[in-house]
Amino acid sequence: MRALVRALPALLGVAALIGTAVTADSGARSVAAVDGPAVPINRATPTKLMPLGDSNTGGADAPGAAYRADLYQLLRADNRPVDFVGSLASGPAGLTDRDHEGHGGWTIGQIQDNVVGWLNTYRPDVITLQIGTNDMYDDAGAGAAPAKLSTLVDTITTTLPETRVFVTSIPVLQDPAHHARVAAFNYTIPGMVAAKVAAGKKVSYVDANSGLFHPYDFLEMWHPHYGAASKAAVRWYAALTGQQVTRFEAEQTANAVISGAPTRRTQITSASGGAKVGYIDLPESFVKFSFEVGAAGNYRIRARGANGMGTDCTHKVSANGGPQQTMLYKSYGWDLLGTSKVDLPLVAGKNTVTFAKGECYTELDAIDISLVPTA
Ligand SMILES: [Ca+2]
Repeated sequence: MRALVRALPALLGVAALIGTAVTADSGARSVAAVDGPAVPINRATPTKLMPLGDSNTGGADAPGAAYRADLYQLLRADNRPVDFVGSLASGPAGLTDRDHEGHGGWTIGQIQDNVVGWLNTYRPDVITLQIGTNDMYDDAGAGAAPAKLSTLVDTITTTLPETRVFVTSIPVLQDPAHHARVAAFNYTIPGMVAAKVAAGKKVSYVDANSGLFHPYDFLEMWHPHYGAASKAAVRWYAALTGQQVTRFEAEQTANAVISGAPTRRTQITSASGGAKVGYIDLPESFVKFSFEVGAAGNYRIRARGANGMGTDCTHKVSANGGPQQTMLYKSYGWDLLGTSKVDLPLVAGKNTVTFAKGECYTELDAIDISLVPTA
C-alpha cells in the first residue's frame, strides 16, 4: 500500500522509521480476519482497554506512564470513548485515566499467575500486551519465554474469548547478550500470533518497538524514556484505530525550519527524539514543517507540546499559508508533554504546516499526521 504521508527525500529519519514500520495496515488485516468491527477502538463504541505487562507498560521513568499517556491522549483527541482499566494507577497530569496492569519487574510467568483474576474483575474489550523483558536476564529464561507467552495468550483468550488481544515485540536492550535474547524472542511472536488467528482467536501482532529506539532513548538498559515511549504509543494507536500515522520531530532540521529569535532547540528526555523546540516567544516566531502526502484531503495534525504556564496556551497553525487554526495546549508543565490536535486540508504532494506563536507559550516536540479518522 502506498504511504499516505511521507517525508521529503532528505527527511528519511524518524519519519521513515515510523512510516514504514507502523503496523496500521497489518493490524487492520489481522483484526479483519476475525469477527467484530474492523477498528477495535472506534468513535462509536465505548471500549475498555487493559494495558498489560511490566514496567514498560506501567512506566519506570518519571512521570510513570510508558506508552500509556500518549496512547490515551491520541485516542481521546479523536473523541474515542476509551476507558483504561486495571488494578494499578500511575501517570502524569496529561493522563487523566491512569488505570493499568503494568507490573514493574514481572516476568511472563508472574503475569500468567495473576491474569485470570484481573480479566474477570475488569472485563476488558481490548488488551495491549507487552511482556517478556524480565525473562531476558539469562538464556534459560529467554529460551522458555516464547512458550510462556503462547500459554499466556491462550489463557487470556480462553477466559475472555471476545476480547481483542494485541501482542507486541519488546524493546531492544543496550547490551549484546541481552539484545540477542530479545531479538530471538521477538522473532517468534508474529508466528505465534498467526497460529492463534488461524485457530480463530482474536489476537493481533503489533510491532510497537522494533527499530524505534536509539541509545539516548533509554533511561538505562531496560527502559525507554517517557519521550521515547511516545514513539511506541503512535504504533499502538495506529494498530488500534487503523490509522496510518507519521511522526515528524520538530527539532530535526530536515523536518522543519524554526525562525524568530530566541526560538531554539532544547534537549530533554521527556521529548520524543530527546529534544523539542522552545522559546517560540515573539510574534514572528514559528516552526514550519515541510512534508509530502500522497492524496489531497483533510488531515489530523496532532501536536506534542509542553506548556508550563499554569494556564491554557496556543499556537496558530496553518497549512500552506492558509487560514490559521488554534492549537490549544493544557498546562501540564515544561517537562510533561500533552497531545492536542487540529484538522487542516492538505494538497497532494508537498505541504507546509506552520506553528506560530499564539496565546502565552508552548514548546513543540513533534507532530503526528494522518487523514482525519472516519471510524
Ligand atoms: Ca522531538
